[in-house]
Amino acid sequence: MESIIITNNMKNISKVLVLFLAIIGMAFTGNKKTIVTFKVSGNCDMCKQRIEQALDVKGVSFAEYNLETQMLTAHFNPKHISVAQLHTLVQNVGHDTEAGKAPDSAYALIPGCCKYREGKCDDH
Ligand SMILES: [Cu+2]
Repeated sequence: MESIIITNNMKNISKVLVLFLAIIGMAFTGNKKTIVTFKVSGNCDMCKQRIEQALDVKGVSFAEYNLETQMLTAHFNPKHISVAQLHTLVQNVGHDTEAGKAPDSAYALIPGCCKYREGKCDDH
């Protein structure tokens, strides 16, 4: 009799444990980083630095801009930040993205050599 009770308790405990692990699993999945890649216009290493720094915000764990391919890759947590916000952050430091142009006021602030709309710079 007693052993049956113990067995039932064990079953209940394992049920609770499975449920608990499932919940933890879901929590981890919810926090899982999302990777996005999109086109950003830039000219030089200063641009690269500016673009990557713009994404040094909460919710972004990694940002790398590839000058040659003009592609930006970011790892982010969709709970904290959206892809649209990533585009806006980059545009607000003066760089056009595939989602839209940088505000003229922001573009005006970047150094002459970085002015990608006027062409490539050759002097560095
Ligand atoms: Cu530049």
